[in-house]
Amino acid sequence: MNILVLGGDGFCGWPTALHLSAAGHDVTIVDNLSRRRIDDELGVESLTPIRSIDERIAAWHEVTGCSIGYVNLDLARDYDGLLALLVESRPDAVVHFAEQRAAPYSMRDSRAKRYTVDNNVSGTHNLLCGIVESGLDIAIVHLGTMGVYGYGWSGSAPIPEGYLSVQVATPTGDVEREILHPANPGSIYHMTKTLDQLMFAFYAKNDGLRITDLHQGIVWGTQTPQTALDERLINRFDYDGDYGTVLNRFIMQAALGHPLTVHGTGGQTRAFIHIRDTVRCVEIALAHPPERGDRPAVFNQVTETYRVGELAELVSRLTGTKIAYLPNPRKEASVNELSVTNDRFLALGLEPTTLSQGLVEETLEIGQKYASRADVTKIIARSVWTAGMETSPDLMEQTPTTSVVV
Ligand code: NAD
Ligand code: USQ
Repeated sequence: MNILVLGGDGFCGWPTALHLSAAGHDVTIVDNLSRRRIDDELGVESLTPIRSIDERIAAWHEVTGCSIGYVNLDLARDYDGLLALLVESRPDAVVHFAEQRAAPYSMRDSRAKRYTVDNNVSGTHNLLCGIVESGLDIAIVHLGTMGVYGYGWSGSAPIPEGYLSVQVATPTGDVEREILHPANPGSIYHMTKTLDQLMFAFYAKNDGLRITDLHQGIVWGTQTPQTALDERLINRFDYDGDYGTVLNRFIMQAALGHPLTVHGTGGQTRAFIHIRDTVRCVEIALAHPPERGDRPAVFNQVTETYRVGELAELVSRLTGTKIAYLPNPRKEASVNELSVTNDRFLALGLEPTTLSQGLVEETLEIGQKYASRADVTKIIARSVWTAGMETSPDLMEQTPTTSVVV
């Protein structure tokens, strides 16, 4: 297949582009490198040393003989460029990762809120509009989030894959309907993903676009077989208070001997998936697109659920690192149940990488190896959901660095 990977320089996009290229697809990355600029703005760097996009692509060619194209284009602001690219390259499919994806960053201030909405909503809409205007039959695979469902809306009932069966009371009796699962976003970022869903429903109905929306959980891990081939291909690893996701943060904190930063009680239950499974899921979704006229296909792209406190205890047991229970900078339920249906990917052959298989490897090969690159002043999450919420002091001064005892 001829595939455009929008956001292909990012944490999920880069290993996906390599995975699809290794599988024989013709891949072009489209990315405006905004994520690298946000690193500069925040004064942080990936824990792993990531190379420039040009060096990455050249290294991939040198190591494997495979070629990946690259176009620097802002999906949200350069509609004409996007349309021209679609018409010229005539892709069979577009994988859409190109959004501002950090919930804490999206809540920092009004500038970041507006940027996140403008970037994510306009980018997705430009893509949908551009495909219609191109007149081409291009399938879309979009990376959405489990956060569109919210946490705790349906108690302990399993979250279905996108659609919910409901009984609607009418004067002549109840009728059964399937509706998009109610949206319950927990941040401005998550809100943009719920808006994406409505745009997908409209364009599938009105224009017959073939769209798959992957409701992905929190991605952990770093390397895939392709990114591990050469250090120039290494994937990014965010650990800072805005972009670092919880399990990768704990892994890195353990490597530094920094107390594990549990927000609140740690009773928050979330869904997780390893990056190796992300890339496989995208490949599976590309191979099973919906038909024209179908509503958007929704897959829950998750493999395990854990409470945040449970993860901290696991990492603490493995490494001897202390746990710090901090004031929660977010507005979220302090405890929630989460049960998720993920039958569709399992039925299509996904074999999940579990925490028990990948955690030690990740702690040693990434956390410990690159710990010296960390800036400990960037660890505590400073972005609060509403003004006046408490954040925590830096913890490193209180606890000397200890060695990891995996
Ligand atoms: P990332 O920030 O590492 O990558 C996103 C990439 O998109 C970056 O390289 C960025 O430069 C690019 N981009 C952003 N806006 C763009 C624009 N307007 N034009 C062109 N390029 C643009 O994020 P990620 O972790 O790789 O996430 C990718 C997608 O997967 C996101 O949509 C995110 O919502 C979703 N997702 C991620 C996770 C996770 O845990 N990382 C979990 C669930 C869903
Ligand atoms: N948390 C801690 N300590 C930390 C960091 C986070 O306790 O040091 C807690 C948070 O308060 C939250 C949970 O861990 O309760 C998850 O936080 P996170 O930053 O790992 O994940 P989240 O903000 O939900 O966002 C990430 C990705 C986002 C994706 C989402 C999937 O950044 O792009 O959409 O995971 S999901 O959570 O399923 O919606």
